[in-house]
Amino acid sequence: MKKFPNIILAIFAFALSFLLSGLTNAQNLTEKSVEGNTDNLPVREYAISINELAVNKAGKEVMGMAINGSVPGPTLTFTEGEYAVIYVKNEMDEETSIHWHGLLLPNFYDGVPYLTTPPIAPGETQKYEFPLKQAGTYWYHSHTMLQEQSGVFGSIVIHPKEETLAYDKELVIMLSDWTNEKPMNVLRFLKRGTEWYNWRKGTATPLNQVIARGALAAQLNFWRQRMESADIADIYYPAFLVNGEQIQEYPNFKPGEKVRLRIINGAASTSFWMTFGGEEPTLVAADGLNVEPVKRNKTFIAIAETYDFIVSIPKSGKMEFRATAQDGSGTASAFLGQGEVLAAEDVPRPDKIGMMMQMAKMDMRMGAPALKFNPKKDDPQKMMENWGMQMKGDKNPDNDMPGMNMAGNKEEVSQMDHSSMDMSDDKNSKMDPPSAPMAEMPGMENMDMFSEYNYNYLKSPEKTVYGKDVPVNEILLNLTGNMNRYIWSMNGIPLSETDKIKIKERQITRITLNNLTMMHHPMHLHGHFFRVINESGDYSPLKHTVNVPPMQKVTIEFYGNEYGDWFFHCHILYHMMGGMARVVSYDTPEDPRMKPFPISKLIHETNRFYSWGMADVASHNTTVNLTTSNIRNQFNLSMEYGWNQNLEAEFSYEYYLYDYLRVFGGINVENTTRNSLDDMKTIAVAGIRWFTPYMFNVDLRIDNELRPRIGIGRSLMIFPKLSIFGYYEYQIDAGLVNGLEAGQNYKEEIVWSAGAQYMLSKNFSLMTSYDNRFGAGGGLSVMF
Ligand SMILES: [Cu+2]
Repeated sequence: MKKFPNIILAIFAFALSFLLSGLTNAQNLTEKSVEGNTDNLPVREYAISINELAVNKAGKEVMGMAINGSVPGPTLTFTEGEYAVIYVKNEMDEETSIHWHGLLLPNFYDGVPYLTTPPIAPGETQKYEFPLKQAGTYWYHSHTMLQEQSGVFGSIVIHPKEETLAYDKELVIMLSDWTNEKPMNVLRFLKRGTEWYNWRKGTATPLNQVIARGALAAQLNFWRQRMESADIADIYYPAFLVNGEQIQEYPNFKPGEKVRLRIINGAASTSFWMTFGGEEPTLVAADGLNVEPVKRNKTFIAIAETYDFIVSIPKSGKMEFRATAQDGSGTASAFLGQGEVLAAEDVPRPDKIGMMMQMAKMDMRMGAPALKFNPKKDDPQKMMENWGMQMKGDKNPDNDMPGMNMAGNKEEVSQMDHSSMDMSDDKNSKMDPPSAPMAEMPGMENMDMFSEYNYNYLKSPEKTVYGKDVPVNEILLNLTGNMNRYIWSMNGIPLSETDKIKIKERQITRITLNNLTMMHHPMHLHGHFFRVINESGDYSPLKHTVNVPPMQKVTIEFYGNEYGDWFFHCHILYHMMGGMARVVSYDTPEDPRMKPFPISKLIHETNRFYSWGMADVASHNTTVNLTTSNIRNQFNLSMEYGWNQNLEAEFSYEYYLYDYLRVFGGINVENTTRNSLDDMKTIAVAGIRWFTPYMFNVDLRIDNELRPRIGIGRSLMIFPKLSIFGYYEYQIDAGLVNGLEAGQNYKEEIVWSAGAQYMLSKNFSLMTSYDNRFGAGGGLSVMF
């Protein structure tokens, strides 16, 4: 567009704005200023540098990544209408990037490496520049791998040209979570599967507690659907931070002063409940934009959201602002003022077993696969019907109540029906109109359970609804995941197996996010504000990040007024890295500056191989297991050696057809005579491995001597830190290849073992077992 003289652009812009005059203020906010002349804007310049730094945030000095020497980085303050010029220097020895979260800016400066913006190579400085078309509280963070978890994040404050809210002072409150482990190692442990994090933060639900609560039936229901429990968060954090510290004191605020708290959730995988001591605070903005002020204390802040509150410093005493991790595993506090503490309300730890019991009562199908047999066949509508809340369950005829949407009301739904009708002749429609999927929800019980997470308290001060004649493109995205393998996706398709979501300029893209997992997913769309359809109807709020609670639906919509490709992903970093991401594309030509930085690199990051292993050193035997795995492929090497001269080793390659079924082939080496290593036999094996309902691992195989074999195993946490395991294997030889001894019809071989394991730490356990080949014994088990 830069080729055209500005006058033509101006005429074009005028004509366009005339055509779109039915659109409202909300769209004006997100209106691209048609690359208006930015020469006359006042320039505000910042230079930041990212370097590795030893930091102590949770009782231990570890290497983190800091911006200008601190975690979090500095607040970048601007005034609306300025032209931001920001130099980012990479002083680390690995690539980095900065994304400006919630800012409406030219696609090239959005900061997603290999998608919109070149990565910043070690030693290099990248210049970002964009006009500031909005005011409010935002933030910035690295979009490279898990660097944000290590500390690469900071706040952005853009003051409006004219402030309409009354307050005396302001304070940025940046929330975060901190781990002393290397974030990639955390992800690797999630991939391998560990109960350690849950135990460490007190959110594990071992069988003894389940039984004591009378929740065995609910647990069986979960197991039948291949779910262990209703997890809220996956990772153990030794500390949660406010502006980089677990406790912050701000004694300089004077009694009676009104302070605007600009609260940002910069955590990598923790959402928080916010509570305030003292007078009831007033919520004035969400995700940067003003909302109808509302007095409100306990408020949920999902990852990557921002909320502004105006609080009054108490006449006497200091008020507490407290952030409580959603799973109750910790808190961080800031105190404003001086004197006696006016404590914030305690948020009770969620009752996971209670949740499980409640969920088991609902008519829903859990465990929607995170992978499909055929990812090319994307049928989200069918997936929604088959999984999750069962819409037309005949068990409960009340289930067909209309308008029971989590974040909608009847009026809104009927309005959607109308626009779904509009789109019936729209060839781009991806859903069968007029589906109004949000119209039907099951009984009331689930309303109670997740109603505290709805956004009905948010109302835009201005109408945000789009013109009735704007075409609508409906998209359904089921949020899917597999906790056991830690793979996350949409519609059962991870980022690495899908194409871009095509959207059109000057259309409304309406996305229904249907969460089929047991976790909350804070979904973030780059470069846009979207309406979150709620009870405010035409005044539904505009946001850049929306939390979708477990087994719930939320509908968002935005007007297409951009160009280029934008990232849309779950802001739980570990879910994004697990594949829960999409590229939303206007299908415009690629920026030539991006030629050397292909998107394949970004996609590859979500389909990396992770490796782990386990070794038992015991009095009767020693075993080693090594695994390397990406989304579809897995290599296993296992070796069991008994001191009584028995040995079995196996190497196999497996391919996941979908979450619960894989095919494999490999080589197995075993001694043929018990208690003697003189006669070793090598055979080729092939078969399937199946993760069954009730969570058994089944191995069905046949070897090159045509001997079939079945193996079945299961482990179970019965007390905190104590699990038991069992394995049974049966092989039959009908003599098809080698023949049998005279008088024999068949030969059978049975292997079985059972044992117990007690977790000592993240890496070490005590173990004891009996194996019919190696006998009984005990020792140490190491996970690495
Ligand atoms: Cu997620």
